[in-house]
Amino acid sequence: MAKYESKAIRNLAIVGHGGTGKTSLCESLLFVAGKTDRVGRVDEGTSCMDYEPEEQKRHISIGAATNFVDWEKHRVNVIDTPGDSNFTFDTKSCLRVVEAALVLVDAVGGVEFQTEKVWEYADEFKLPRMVFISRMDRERADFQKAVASVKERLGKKVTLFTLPIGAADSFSGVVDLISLKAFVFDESKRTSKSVDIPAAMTDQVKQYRDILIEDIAETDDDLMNRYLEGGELSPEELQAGLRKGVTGGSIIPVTCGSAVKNLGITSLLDSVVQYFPSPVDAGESKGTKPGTDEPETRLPEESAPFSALVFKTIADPYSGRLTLFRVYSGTLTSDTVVANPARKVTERIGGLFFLEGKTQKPVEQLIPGDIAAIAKLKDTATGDTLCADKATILYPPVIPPPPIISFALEPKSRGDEDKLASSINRLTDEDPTLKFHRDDQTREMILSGLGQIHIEVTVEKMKRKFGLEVNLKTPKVPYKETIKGKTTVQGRYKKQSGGRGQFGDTWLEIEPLPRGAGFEFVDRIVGGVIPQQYRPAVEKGIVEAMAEGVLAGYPVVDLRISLTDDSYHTVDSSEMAFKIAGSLGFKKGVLDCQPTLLEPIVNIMIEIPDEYMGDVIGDLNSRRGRVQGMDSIGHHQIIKGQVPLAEILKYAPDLRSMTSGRGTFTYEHSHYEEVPPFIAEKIIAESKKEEA
Ligand SMILES: Nc1nc2c(ncn2[C@@H]2O[C@H](COP(=O)(O)OP(=O)(O)OP(=O)(O)O)[C@@H](O)[C@H]2O)c(=O)[nH]1
Ligand SMILES: [Mg+2]
Repeated sequence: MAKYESKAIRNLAIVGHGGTGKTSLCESLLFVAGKTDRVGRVDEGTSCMDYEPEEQKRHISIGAATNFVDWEKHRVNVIDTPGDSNFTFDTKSCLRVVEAALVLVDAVGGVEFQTEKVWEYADEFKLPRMVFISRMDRERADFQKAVASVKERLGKKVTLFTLPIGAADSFSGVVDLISLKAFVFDESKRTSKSVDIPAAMTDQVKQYRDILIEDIAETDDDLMNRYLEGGELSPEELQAGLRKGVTGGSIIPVTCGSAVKNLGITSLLDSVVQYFPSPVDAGESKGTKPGTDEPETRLPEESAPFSALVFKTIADPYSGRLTLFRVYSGTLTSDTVVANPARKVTERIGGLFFLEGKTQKPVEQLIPGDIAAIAKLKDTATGDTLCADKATILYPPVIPPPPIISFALEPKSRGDEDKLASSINRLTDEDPTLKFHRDDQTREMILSGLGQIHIEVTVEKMKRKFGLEVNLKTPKVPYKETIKGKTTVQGRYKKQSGGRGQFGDTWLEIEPLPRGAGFEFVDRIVGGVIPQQYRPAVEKGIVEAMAEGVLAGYPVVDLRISLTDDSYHTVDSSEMAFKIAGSLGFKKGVLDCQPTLLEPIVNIMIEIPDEYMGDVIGDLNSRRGRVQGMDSIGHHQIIKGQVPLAEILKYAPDLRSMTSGRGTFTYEHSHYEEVPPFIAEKIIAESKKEEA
């Protein structure tokens, strides 16, 4: 039996812009709650939450990590999420499975673009949240300015729960506006101790305490009436009002502190257990009956059928897969079988674990609200629902965003191609935002993802986990060739060198077809001079020659070739001879048909804050892009248009730097178009050079 009940669980995702101190805050929580003996440091590579070597090398979080602390008879599960936009799918997947978000805003930088993104995700999941103004001890830390940026950029009313005592060098603790006590941290006893509120802060404390009480009163008509009539609200009423307001989302508390100084952490933990909802408060979980659109729900009760949602998968070279999930209903014990309705399979549950960073702590039984891990599931992936075999349900998963940048992978040692595919498959398994395929035309192995760091990290993991080293190259653009004119041409192959000769003779009519039509071969011979069996050979010869192109080695498309006449020789003709004749005729004829290059054009959708509009459109024009429409949502613009693929191979880092990271985009293949002559010349010259 678990030592706590579902109503004593708090699930918290720590989110925010990159580098705002999320991981450090987790380390501080673990220390203050007495779980660790020393505070892990991101910069020294001693953080238990940033445990992957790729994180330690860069001093940033790349994947989410989970841990838990016990605080005031509550189990607080904390998920540390990455702030970098390359890894937001992980962040969003974590927000999907918690009851509350702790949003970090840096005391110096205020709200940044990634803060806005995670805020939107929290809105999407209707999550209660708390803002923590972090790194208050840093030079130029300014609590009020940071709070002002929250009000301005996140457009929400927020309520201060604590006030900082001092700032930067002089930051020494917080005043809790609810209990009206000041707290400083006593490093030696590892407890925060209550001290007198500094006299200089009396007026300020009163002012913000009044605002707090007014915000609480607004949560309840009864309280409001009493408050307006000048009555005092009891501490219990305030508590109850706060809980209602925070849980319902009408009150967004703001606290502050410093992770490296362990300041403001106890107030934070207190607020989390007192005001954030438990899995029981969150009520029923909504899903559908597998295979239908019919709603299906589960109550967060131990007696309900088991259900859980997988929010992360970690590939391990030795122990296989580690699957992280959150239980919504029922109980789960090891050595049972559960269903995975999305994959139409059942999975055997071996050992169950709680994770403390990378450390696995075995657990016997899980209850609603628990966040845990299972090793070695066979078919289960991120986003899947696991549930009781006899009572299935599907929870809506977070859909991975489409990739926006691609690289060609080239193994450093020859012969590693097969190993490459299998290792990559293990990594795409762990990360659904990675896509891998072999391009039929260019024969390159293409890895696509959400940004340059994303791909680089993947390549590093491949080396570390599977011992495979690859070079990254910009992928080739899959150009094609076509014709604009028509002609009639003779394709003739004759070889007489003693013995049996070779003879094939054809007349071909070559003409262009509309874009996207592909290739048509028409047999227009009437009467039939030559045996039927040779005609497919002509087509085969043409198709093979088409694949190799005539201008720059790209496949020729959108044309019709009609076989109009031919002659043959009873002895010397063969399928081979007609194949060669067809190929020769094609190569000769196409050159008379104004051959030209085609390039892939993509539909692109770019979302940017208003102020970057001019720059982004100017840049898009310089990439030969065409703007087709614009929409504005709030302070954001959505630009829709078309642009050649060749011009956006590096768009992800370019847009990032153009918009200070605030712009995002997606694209998809649309169609092929003729390459402008001056660019075609360059591509043809390039290909000739390569061939030489
Ligand atoms: N002065 C000061 N520095 C801090 C504090 N918290 C974190 N830092 C520093 O800020 C930097 C970033 O801290 P992290 O904890 O890695 O930030 P993060 O939000 O987890 O970053 P990502 O995971 O990359 O998004 C590190 O150099 C930390 O040492 C703090 O309270 N005070
Ligand atoms: Mg981090």
